[in-house]
Amino acid sequence: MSKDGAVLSALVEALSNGTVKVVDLTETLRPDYPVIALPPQFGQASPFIKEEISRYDEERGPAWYWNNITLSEHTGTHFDAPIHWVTGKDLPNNATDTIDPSHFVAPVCVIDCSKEAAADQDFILTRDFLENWEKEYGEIPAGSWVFMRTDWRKIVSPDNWTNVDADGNAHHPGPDKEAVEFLIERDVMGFGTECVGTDHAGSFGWDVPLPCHTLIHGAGKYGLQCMTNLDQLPPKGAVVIAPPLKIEEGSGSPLRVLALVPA
Ligand code: 23J
Ligand code: MN
Repeated sequence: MSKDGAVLSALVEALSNGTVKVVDLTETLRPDYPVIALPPQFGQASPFIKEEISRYDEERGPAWYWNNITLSEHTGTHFDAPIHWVTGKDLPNNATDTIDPSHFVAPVCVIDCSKEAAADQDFILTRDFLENWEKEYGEIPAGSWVFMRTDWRKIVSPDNWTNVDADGNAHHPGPDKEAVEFLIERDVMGFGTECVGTDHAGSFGWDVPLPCHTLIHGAGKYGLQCMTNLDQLPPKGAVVIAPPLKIEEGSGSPLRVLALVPA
């Protein structure tokens, strides 16, 4: 990195002349936004609730508008920290307030699974699939995010994109255990998805249940879920900016996820 900040000047120039674009990978926080539903015996995440404090009204506040909000750490587009899972509970710097902030800016490899997810809503991302991606684009660099692109909002109804069927079972794609182990071998920053959870909807019943949560967080790595617009990212070459709120001992946090993309 040059001492005169040439890299940053070049970035500012590229942003202003449009050779680097900012793509928003975030969903709008709104009351009807679906949250993950766990089996009914467990505690549940709060949906997003917005209560008006005042809106330019005489009594509550004549010149200002603001809201109180209620939500869980895992509502809307959000970040999972290693402390979220029992396997990551004793790791150093494992919570939203202690993670090294340099991890919040990182390159991303985008694995296009959109055709496969359209053909099979229970598509499983395998090690083989990742190795084929590497044959085309080169090895996944250490420290990169890996995002599973599914174009999920186009595949399922946007009103029911958690995709719960008539029997109450959710369906969405996710990685199997070997795929997650491969990502850890590659020493990725974390795994991100457009679906409601980083893990396959059916993975509660697998040999290692919820392998992405279990293994990724056990390895000190992060998750991102409920993203959108992954179809606007190249397979390689974009940079993700994803800083969670600095919640004390936070297990995760809703956030704005941005990508810097070469035009
Ligand atoms: C708690 C328990 C199980 C799961 C989750 C949360 C999530 O998917 C999440 O948002 O991290 S699977
Ligand atoms: Mn989460």
